Amino acid sequence: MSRLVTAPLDSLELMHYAVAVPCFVCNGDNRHDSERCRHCYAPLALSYQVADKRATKPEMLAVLGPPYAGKTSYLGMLCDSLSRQTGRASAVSRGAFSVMLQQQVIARLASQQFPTHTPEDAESWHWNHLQIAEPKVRRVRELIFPDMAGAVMERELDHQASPITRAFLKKCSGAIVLLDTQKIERGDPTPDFFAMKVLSYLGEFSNKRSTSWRNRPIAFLFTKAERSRECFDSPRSYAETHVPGVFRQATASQKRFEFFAASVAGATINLEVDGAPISLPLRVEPRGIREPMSWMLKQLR
Ligand SMILES: Nc1nc2c(ncn2[C@@H]2O[C@H](COP(=O)(O)OP(=O)(O)OP(=O)(O)O)[C@@H](O)[C@H]2O)c(=O)[nH]1
Ligand SMILES: [Mg+2]
Repeated sequence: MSRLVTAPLDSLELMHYAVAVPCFVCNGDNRHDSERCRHCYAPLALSYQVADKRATKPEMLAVLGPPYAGKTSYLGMLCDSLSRQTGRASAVSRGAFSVMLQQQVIARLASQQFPTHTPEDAESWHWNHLQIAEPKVRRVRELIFPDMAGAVMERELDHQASPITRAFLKKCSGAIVLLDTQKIERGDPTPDFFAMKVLSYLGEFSNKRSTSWRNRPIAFLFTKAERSRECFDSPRSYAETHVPGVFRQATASQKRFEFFAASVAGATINLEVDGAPISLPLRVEPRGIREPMSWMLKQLR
């Protein structure tokens, strides 16, 4: 009987490790078998999806707001709304990871709960990659936007410490900045201050005409606006009256900006569970969800 055995030579597999995969977001090098970038935690699937040189170049959008501003609720509803739309702009999610946010937000709202707070570690953020077809102008666009945690952006505005956040924002083609209408209605000035800080922060990136944020479109979105008719009727004049700081700053520094109002819930109930206040959506009644994105798409043309 022979004592010889056949052992497959796996050393060829090591060759793959010699070629680094650059992250689409931060350009950091990664191993070919990593799921997420080891620097910024963006899914590496994005790099493979955009590798096709003949495909449309994807554009990144920043969706910025403080914690509790309504980013996750809005983005989940936006993806759902775009994916159901036919005729005008309709969207298809690219990659299974892209459907996760929509699925989770819709499931939570269907069980009469709002989505959970986004964790601060970027590893658990959802990244959306949508292919948006606009048959009217015979165009297909690729848009990428992460659902960031508000606390991370808030910290970044105060300390400007994260090279990854800066790299991401440098690459973005535009931004949607969220302002919490419920806070504004209570006379709380923090949404105004947050948006002013965002404008100052973005304004410091570059003075060059081609790369300055001055020339990139910014949509200001009043979230949770279901109870404010004034806000829905004329978001711009609502902004002039209720968030005068950011209104003046945007008028002075930005070439392209607009104000919008949206709400995900038609009515909510506020309860206290174990001493902690919680809000539950009584009716899911999305309003004003697509408008900021339609405006943004026109600006990005
Ligand atoms: N009334 C009302 N409340 C809303 C609406 N959307 C969100 N909320 C409330 O706002 C809370 C925060 O919403 P999120 O979407 O989780 O906010 P976020 O900006 O993602 O917060 P972080 O993940 O902490 O950054 C929810 O738990 C709801 O209580 C809305 O359309 N109407
Ligand atoms: Mg969130």
